[in-house]
Amino acid sequence: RGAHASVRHDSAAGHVSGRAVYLDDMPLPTNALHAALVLSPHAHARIRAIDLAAALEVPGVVAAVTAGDIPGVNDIGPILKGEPALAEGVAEYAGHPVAAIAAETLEAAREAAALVAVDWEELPAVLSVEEALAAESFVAPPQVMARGNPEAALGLAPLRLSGEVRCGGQDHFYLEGQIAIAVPGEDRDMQVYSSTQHPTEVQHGVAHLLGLPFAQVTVEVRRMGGAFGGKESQATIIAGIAALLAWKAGRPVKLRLPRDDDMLATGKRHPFLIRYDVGLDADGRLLALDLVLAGDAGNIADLTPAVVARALCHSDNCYWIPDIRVTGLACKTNKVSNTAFRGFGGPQGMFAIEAILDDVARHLKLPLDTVRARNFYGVEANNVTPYGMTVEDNIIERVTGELARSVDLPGWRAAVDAFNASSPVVKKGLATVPVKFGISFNLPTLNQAGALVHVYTDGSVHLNHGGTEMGQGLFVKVAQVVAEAFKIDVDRVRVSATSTAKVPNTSATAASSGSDLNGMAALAAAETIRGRMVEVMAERFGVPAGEVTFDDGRVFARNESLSFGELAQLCWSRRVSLSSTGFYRTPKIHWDAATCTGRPFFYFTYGAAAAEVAIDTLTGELRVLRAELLQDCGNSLNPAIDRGQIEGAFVQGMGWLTSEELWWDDRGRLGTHGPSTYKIPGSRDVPPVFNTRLLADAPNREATVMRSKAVGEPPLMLALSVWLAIRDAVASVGPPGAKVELDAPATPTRVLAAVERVRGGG
Ligand code: MTE
Ligand code: LUZ
Ligand code: MOS
Repeated sequence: RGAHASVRHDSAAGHVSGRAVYLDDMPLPTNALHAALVLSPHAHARIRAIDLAAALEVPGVVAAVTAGDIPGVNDIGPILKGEPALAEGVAEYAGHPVAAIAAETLEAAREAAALVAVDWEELPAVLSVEEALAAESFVAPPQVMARGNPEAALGLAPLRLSGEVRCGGQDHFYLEGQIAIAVPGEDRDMQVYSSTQHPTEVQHGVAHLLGLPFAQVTVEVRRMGGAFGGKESQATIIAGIAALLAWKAGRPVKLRLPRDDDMLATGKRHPFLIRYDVGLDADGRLLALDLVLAGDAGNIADLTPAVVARALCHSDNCYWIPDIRVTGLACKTNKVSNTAFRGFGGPQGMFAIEAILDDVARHLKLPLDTVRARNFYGVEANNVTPYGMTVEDNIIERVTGELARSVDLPGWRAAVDAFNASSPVVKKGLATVPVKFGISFNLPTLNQAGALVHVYTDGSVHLNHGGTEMGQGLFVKVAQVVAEAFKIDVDRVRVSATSTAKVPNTSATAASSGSDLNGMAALAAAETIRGRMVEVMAERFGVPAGEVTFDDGRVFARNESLSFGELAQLCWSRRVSLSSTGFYRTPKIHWDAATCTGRPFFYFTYGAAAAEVAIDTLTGELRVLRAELLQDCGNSLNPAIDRGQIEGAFVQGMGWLTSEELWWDDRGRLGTHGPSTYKIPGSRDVPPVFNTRLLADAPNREATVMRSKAVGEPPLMLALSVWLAIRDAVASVGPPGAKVELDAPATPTRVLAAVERVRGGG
């Protein structure tokens, strides 16, 4: 039961029985305090003064902090510096933390937080991407990815279309909200338990705020109750404020945000405004594209420049576009700073090109799949992306072909058309989508990982690596890799909590690369130890090292054998180290941010989906009736875990594109800050017919860990099939060729309006 087996998640029993320990379950030291945040009610306002007197009088209140209390630097910026943990001088969005309280009880902390009196001077606020564009208000310079001469090619193209479309943001809605516990130690040391994807960044953030060397801050995380990108950079703010209060009070502090505060104070997926001008021939071949992707960054940069870069690098999806310019804009608004979310800009970039192709196909009265096939990247020619990377592992036609055959796409289409011919009110729609997703952090430096492996003298193995567990099954996958290296059962491998004290200088567990990076680092560590064990075995039985083999928990040397544990014991008695670190850096990748060119990705993953929906043309309500997914996982490390990732990502993508609507009032205050108004998909939204398959016999052609491929984010984009199927259903009420105008999320309101526009003649 090593690599490639469907081993169950190491915490499966703990998850379902409630015994898996999350931060909020941890017993606290008896002197621990509870914390609450004070949030700005204004989208943009100067802080004239903060009066803490009333708050400090609440019985049980021990400490209060504002930006002025910070002993170090008020900065947790992950990419660009100068990003405060607590608003300083000015609050830049409704929900911006301006102060925090620690008290003996949570009730006292929250009561006191409500009594903090801030003297505000309201300032004009930028509340939309359009306003930001008009004001040229950006958090980072524009990024331009270009090839050829798009102007000239557009001018020469036989046909030209232009348009505008939008996709919305998305709250992460992890079940476990943001939380941290900070425990002060000797000599100003600080131990932090944080629900974070990025322990090293929390370590740095806390050290900056407290003015400490990194070595005095230790960050630990055993697991998160979901993260989805929302705890990549923004967990640092929560942990930083907890540490600040702990430092000020000299006592342990737990800061757990209530759901409403979590949704108000922390960032989401970036909404995008998309404008395009496309040139084509009469067969629907793309000749030229001028595309603008304007993302709503919110008040600070956070990860936005990297998100926009990934949007650019996925605006081609699977298609060859000879002359192209894509301009990525990071609009600064007085909204909460948006951040990583599963796909990291990729979904928005692909949304743009799929919307364009759908418009093209309708305009030409051609099936969308026909138009796509005419534009797919080639294998010998037409195989270079606009950022200059050759698509070497192209299996687009294999994946789309296998899906189409396995679901009898023509028969399915005929059934949908027949249904629509006899159903005047409820209309069905059917659409597919191909997905190509680049694997590696698009900042090459981040593609590194470390691990630490100990073999004990009973043959049990202690594994630690820089990756974090958020439910995605990283720990069991890496344990499988180590078990495979030693040819022992995975139950012999114990994975311990991620800690900056065990593996230093790590990257976030993100970009779907957790198992690629940490799996390789752990493998390197295990191989080092195995090499030493081989030598001891060879010497003990007088055989050449090449004749020592590991299998099924035993080690063999010609006719002799020892159990793995007996050999470990022998190594110890001969004073041979049974502990090693391991390190990995992804080869081949490079990126020039100034020109948006390079090979940012080690490889691509591919997938395809088909979805059928039904809409009620009188109300706009919709159901997803059937979804068929095919995903490339290379030689999957764990097919059961991967299947869960694919299904979960698809349903999360459905939520983004259909029901999850973020709504702000005209003063920039978020109205949808709880589950009663913000609708994530529920169990009844899962398609009643829902089939997921992993592409068979598809080892990664690059030398990844056991030839597997990353899986965490790519299948989210398969949900674009649902959005396109809704557009297909809407189109069925209008004349052929009518334009469908439908933004995302395709809520009933938007679907109904789209139906009425199409009925009115497009
Ligand atoms: N799966 C679960 N259950 N919970 C999560 O928070 N995050 C997703 C994905 N799958 C997530 C998840 C995101 S955004 C990423 S980048 C990857 O997991 C990160 O883990 P990996 O690199 O180990 O795949
Ligand atoms: N790039 C990327 C990043 O592709 N994915 C990420 O999650 C990320 N995070 C930080 C910086 N770059
Ligand atoms: Mo995932 S958005 O890269 O954390």
